[in-house]
Amino acid sequence: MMRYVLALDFGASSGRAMLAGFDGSRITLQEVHRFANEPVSKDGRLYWNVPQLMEELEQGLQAGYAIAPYESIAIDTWGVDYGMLGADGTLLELPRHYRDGRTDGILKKAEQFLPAAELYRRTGTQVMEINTLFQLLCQRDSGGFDQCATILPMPDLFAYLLTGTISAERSIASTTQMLSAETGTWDRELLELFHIPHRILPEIVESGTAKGTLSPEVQQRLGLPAICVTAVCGHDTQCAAFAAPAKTDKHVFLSCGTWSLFGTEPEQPVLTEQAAALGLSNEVGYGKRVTFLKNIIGLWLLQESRREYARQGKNYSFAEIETMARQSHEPSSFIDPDDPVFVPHGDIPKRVKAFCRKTGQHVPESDGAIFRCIYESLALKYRMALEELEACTGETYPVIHIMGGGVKDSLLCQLTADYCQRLVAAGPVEATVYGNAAIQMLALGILKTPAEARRCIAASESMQFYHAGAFPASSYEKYRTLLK
Ligand code: LRH
Repeated sequence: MMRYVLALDFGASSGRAMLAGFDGSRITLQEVHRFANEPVSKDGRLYWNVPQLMEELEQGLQAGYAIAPYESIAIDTWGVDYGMLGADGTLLELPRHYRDGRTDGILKKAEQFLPAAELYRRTGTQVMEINTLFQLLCQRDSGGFDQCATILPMPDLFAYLLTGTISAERSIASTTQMLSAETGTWDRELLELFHIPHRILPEIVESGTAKGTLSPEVQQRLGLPAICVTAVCGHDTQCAAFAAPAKTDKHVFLSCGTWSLFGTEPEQPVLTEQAAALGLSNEVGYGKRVTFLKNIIGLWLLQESRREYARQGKNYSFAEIETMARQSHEPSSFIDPDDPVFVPHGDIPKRVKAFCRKTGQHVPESDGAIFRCIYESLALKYRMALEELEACTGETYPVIHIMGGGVKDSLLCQLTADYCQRLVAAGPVEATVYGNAAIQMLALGILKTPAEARRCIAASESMQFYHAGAFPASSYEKYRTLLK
C-alpha cells in the first residue's frame, strides 16, 4: 500500500508542494503546485510576501489531497529570516528579506557587544551579516520589541499559521547565531550582551516530531481533515544534507541552489580558532547531527545575472548560459563570489567587471566570459572550502555529493571535479524535498532509521558521476593570490 506525505519547500525565488509516496522501497515525488516567491519592496525595504505565500501553500495542500490523502505535511525554507508576532498572535509586519541591506556593515557594530571570535566560539555559526542575531540588532535599534511577543523562523511561521503552534525547530534555530553550541538552548548570556529579550524566543523542538494538526479554521476553509503538521528540518540545507545518497559519513555534500552549502558531517562541532578564522559553520541537522559547512553565495550569481540580462532584453536560458560559458575564449579572470558586493539584487555582470578591473585582471567583455568567470570562481571557491574542511577535521573526503538545481549543470559539476580533484556524484536534484519527505516518514514510522531513509533515496534516483580531469594549477594559484 502506498503511503503519502506532502513536502512544502520554499526557496528564495520559488516554492512548491510535492507529494511524496512510499511503496516499501522507493520514494516517488510528484509536483502538485509550484509558485513564484517574489519579495515585495516598499520604501526601499525588502520583505517576504507572507499572505501570498500562505495562499500558495494552501493551494498546494488542496491540490495534493485531491490526488492522494497524505498523512502529514512539513515545511522547509531558507535560513535566518523570521516573522514577529504580537501578543494577540498576529503577524506584526511582513518579515524582512535577508537581502534587504539593513544589516550592511553591522559586524563592526556587533564587535562592541562581543568580538566575532567569541561569538563563534559560543554559537559555532559562521558570522554573516544576514544572520538573525544581526537582523534583531537592527530591529532593536529601529522599532524595538515592545509590540513583539515572539519571533518565529520562516518555516515555523508558516506552520504556526496552519496550526496555531508556536515553536522553533532546532535546525532552523541553529541558523540564527543565538543557539549555544554547548547546550543547544538559546544562549541567554549572549542575548543579554546584545540587549535582545530572551522572552521573544520560542521553545525549541526537534525535527521529526509533530507540531500539531491543521487548525479547525484551516480545516474548514480548505475542506481538509485534521492532518498532522510535522517539524522536519525547517532549514532546507539540512533537509538536503540529510538526503545525501552517501554510503559513508566520509563525504562532502554540496547543496547547490541559490546558495552553495559545502560541508560535511563530523562527530562533534568544530569550534577551533582555525574554523572561526576560516568562516566555517556548525549547523544542526536531523537528530541533532552537526553539519560543518561553508555558506557560499552559489548560483545566485548566475540567476541574478540572468535576470539582469533579461532586463536588458537578452533572455538566456540556463542551458544557453552554460553553453556560452563553455565557448568563451577570453583570458580567465576570477571574482571572490562571497565579496559582499555580490549579495544585493541588481546588476551582477557590472559588479563582476568592476571586481576584475579593481583587482587588475582582464575585464570580461562578452556575456559568455562573465558567466565563465562566475562558474570558475565558484568551483575555485569549492576547492578552497574543501581544503579548509579537511584542514579543520583532519579527514580526507573522497566524494563530493552535489545535490539540488546545480546537478543539472554539467559544466559546474565537471569544474568542481577538476578543481577539487575528487569524484563528484551528482543527484538528486530534489534533495531538499526528499529530505523533507523522508523525515516525515521517519516521524510516522514508515521509515525506521536515517540510514534506511538514505538507502531509499539512493534507490529512488540515479546519480551521475564526474571524474576529475587535469588540475588547472595556474588558475588555482592565481585565485589564491587574488583572495589573500
Ligand atoms: C539556503 C539557505 C542558506 C542560508 C541562506 C539564507 O537556502 O538556507 O543555508 O542560510 O539560505
